[in-house]
Amino acid sequence: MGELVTEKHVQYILSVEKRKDDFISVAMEYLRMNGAYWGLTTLDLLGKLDAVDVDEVVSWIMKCQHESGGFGGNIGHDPHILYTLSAVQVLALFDKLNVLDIENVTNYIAGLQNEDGSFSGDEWGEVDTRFSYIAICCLSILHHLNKINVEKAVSYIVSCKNLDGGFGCTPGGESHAGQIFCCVGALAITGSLHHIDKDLLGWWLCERQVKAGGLNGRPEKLPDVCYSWWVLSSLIMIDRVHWISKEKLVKFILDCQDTENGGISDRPDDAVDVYHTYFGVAGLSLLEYPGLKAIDPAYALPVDVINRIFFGR
Ligand code: GRG
Ligand code: ZN
Repeated sequence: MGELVTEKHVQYILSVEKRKDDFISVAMEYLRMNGAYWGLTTLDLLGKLDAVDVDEVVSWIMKCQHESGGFGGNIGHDPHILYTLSAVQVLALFDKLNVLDIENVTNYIAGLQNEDGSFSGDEWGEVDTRFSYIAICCLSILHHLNKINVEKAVSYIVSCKNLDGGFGCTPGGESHAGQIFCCVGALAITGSLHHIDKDLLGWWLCERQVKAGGLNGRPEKLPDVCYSWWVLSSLIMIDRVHWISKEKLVKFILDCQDTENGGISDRPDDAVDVYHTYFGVAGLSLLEYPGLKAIDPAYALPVDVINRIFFGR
């Protein structure tokens, strides 16, 4: 089995960051804020965050903020809760949360909660358990969970639980590993994991491992490196990670590397991208692959960053 080509991945992330004026601005301009979170968190897990110019990143992030307190995916783009979490996460990585007007940001997030406890993603109102997770994660990082009705937020998430033990994006929505991560993560952060039948959900999640070792997101689907995050982090949060083969999953992720030019793809031999590079490295971190920083399965940030936020060390 090959090894993690750490140095190549660092070079790959840095080169994508440098090419932001062509490739990124055309193909993914609207989600540059998410891209920044994926790329920079990967660099941190690989121990190379010091290769980036902190002031440049922080000043760009602050240019993406609106008067409402929410952040856009790039300068001049509309604010959305998705980008607001990424902005807060990146500032947390750099220990720069102090540049934020915390009241402004937390009022924006709290303002997106609906009467039934659910959250909209922005002023246009689409509701999804992804946004419940984001609101809860973000407010927790900023120590302002008291600005929302946590009890109602939790009961809305519980109303999205299915008979198979999983969760969907709205009540009655099909179970999907991405949505399960969001719901389990939100319940973990709010100390509400007792609402989960761990054996039932653990069974559904461990069934996601296919013969090749990779994980899929739903029954009958192809394996994909990003589910090494969505599924694995959920299994860890409910203490059932020993129900899958860690060795086989490590091998699947390593097989998705471009060992020549760096980066990780969704499946072996596909083209690499920053998103799957992040989820591959984060998955290996959850699998305790040597040489990587540990990542927190609920907050999706390095454990040392979480310790700094909650324990001041
Ligand atoms: C901090 C890690 C982190 C996340 C923030 C945005 C978000 C919160 C969570 C997204 C959760 C989610 C719904 C992930 C799923 C993404 C995905 C691969 C969707 C594709 O689903 P399918 O089933 O595709 O259409 P496949 O390829 O599996 O058939
Ligand atoms: Zn994927």
